Amino acid sequence: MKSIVLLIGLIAGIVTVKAEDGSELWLRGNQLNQTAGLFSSISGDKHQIAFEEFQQGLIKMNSRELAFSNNVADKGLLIATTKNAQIKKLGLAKDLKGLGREAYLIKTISQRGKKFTVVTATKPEGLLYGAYHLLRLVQTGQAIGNLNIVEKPSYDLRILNHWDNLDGTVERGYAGYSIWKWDELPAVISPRYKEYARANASVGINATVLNNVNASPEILTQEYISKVKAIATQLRPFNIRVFLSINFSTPRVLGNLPDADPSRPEVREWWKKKVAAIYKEIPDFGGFLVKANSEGLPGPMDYGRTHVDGANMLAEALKPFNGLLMWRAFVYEPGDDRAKLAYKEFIDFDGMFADNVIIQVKNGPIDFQPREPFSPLFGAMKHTPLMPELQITQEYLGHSNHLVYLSPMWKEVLDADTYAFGKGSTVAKVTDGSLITTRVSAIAGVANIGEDTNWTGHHFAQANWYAFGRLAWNHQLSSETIAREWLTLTFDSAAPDLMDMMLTSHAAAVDYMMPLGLHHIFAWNHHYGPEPWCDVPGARPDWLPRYYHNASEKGIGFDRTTTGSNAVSQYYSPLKEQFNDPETCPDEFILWFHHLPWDYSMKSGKSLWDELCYRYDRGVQQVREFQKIWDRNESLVDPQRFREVQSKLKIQSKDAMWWKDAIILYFQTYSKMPVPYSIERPVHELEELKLIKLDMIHHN
Ligand code: BDP
Repeated sequence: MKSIVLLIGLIAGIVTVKAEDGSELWLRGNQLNQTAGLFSSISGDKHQIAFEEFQQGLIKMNSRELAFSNNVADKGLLIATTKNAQIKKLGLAKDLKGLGREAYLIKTISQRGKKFTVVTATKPEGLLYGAYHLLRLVQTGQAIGNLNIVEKPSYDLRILNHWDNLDGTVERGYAGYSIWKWDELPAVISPRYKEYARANASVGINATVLNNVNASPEILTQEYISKVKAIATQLRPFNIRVFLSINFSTPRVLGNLPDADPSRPEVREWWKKKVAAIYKEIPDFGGFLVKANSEGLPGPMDYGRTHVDGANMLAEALKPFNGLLMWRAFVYEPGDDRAKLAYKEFIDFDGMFADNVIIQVKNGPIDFQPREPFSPLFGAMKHTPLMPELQITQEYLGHSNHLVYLSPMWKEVLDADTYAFGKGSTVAKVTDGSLITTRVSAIAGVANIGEDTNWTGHHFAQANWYAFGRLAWNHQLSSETIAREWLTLTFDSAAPDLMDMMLTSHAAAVDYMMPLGLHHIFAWNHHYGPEPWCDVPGARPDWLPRYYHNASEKGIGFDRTTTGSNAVSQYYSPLKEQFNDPETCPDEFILWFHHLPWDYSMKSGKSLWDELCYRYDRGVQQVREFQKIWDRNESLVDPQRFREVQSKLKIQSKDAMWWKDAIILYFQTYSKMPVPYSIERPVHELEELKLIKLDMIHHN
């Protein structure tokens, strides 16, 4: 929507506030207005997308397009690859040697009394990332007079996973229907595809899986391949490669074969032909993502084969085209503690996968809970490339109603020490190629994007999309840096209280939902509100909350110690010993690893029951505080986005109280202990809360 400029008189003077709807994301061109006179002219590779994008970025900032000049002038800007004659003269190629196709250099050059800025890279893709970097510096008001920046990405593949279905719905998507308009494609190309590509590229995302891991075989019909091709054409200029999720039984369903057994020659042949047909249409197609033998989906085990057999068959078909096969470790056949299952199933296959296979592992051992310890598979498979799968969509964190900035949670996982190769073997280092050899290092994020005007449902959920890209590009960035950038670009203000709100929001959500390592105490279907009492006759036990909280008069928590399920032993020393002892186990995970009596004395000196009540209360108080912070900043934010966030915060506050009362009142029926006097009294009745039933699709 075209922005209208409103003039709002404020005591401090006249401040210009654009009316905004969030559709322009962090690319709206902020209003700091510090661009005037920044550069005198622009020269370089005019036809490069990097060049165009930089110009476009400046225009967005209510500034002007820079005048083109064949020669870089004083205060000028030169954007070109190392093939460019002007760049050649400067001899900058050596700074980029060995850094790969996506690396770039941004440098201030002083020459014969002239000072100018250069953005260069060996390849157009690197140049594009360099241009966005410089734009970000300008738009966040940073000093650009003396630059010398060389960057290359932490991960080669920085990929979104859309859980989008071909009928337009999105599994666990909370921002409306899918942005892929399958019905209209390939004839109609929505302008959103290009905007999507730009947004992703601007934060360094370079690949996308278009469809749900619960994949329909239909995606591999010729009809759908032409639709995919049309999307790929839109994304390609922005260096974004397209991948697809596939259904393992496709050869049976589409190819009329008796089964999809990977050892059947006709099945192998079918895949080879199918892959060749895709590459004929989409020469830079990325490859497949596979969820097999998980949650009822077909897979090689249906035929007595293994994950290795299944993955290697597909890898073989992709190999001639340099395609990648991402095979998910999210499998949990019933039989043991669910937290142990993925590890148990995969560990013996270490070193057996083809070299174009990568195993995609969720950050935690169970399922994107508000907080989980890292999956013990990271570091354990020393001869197999693994890629972390993070969830950007807030399936278990308040959908698009709650303001939860996820970077601190992701950093906690990426920075966690696995001890696999001694101290310092962080999850980041065992997945980015530093400690375990991999042809392609990768990280995936389950997208939170939908067709809502603001893309993600909650304006602040855009920050999670942004943060995923930035961390995938550079996992050393701090959550603070990313939040500051995003706030400045999105709201023109990174006021300290807004920063604080974002940075503490994940901890707050954990407090009011599932503190102290509690997990999965939602109803079995919607994953939104509390239902620790939920019972569905006939449902798998590990889909029900009781399996995880084990509350009784005796206490609460899951005993995963050496005398319990022994999940602790899947971690390296000294972690396993640390987790195994409640005295040394971090509070964050204490009920993840231990079943403890209600009067257990915590590190704080409080009883477990009091500590639990206290944490729930603290979570609620924090969200109440977020409401105040937001209202205080009203004058800095345009009215539409201000109101929309304000009303979401109201919902979040009510939900936090709902969580607190539900959990405390329910567990109190077991603990039989009083709610500590220092905390807010419940405002609901347990029986009334038990009557709440949610439909599982939409809550915004
Ligand atoms: C769970 C979701 C389910 C997904 C599954 C997966 O509830 O909708 O299909 O993960 O990742 O978190 O495959």
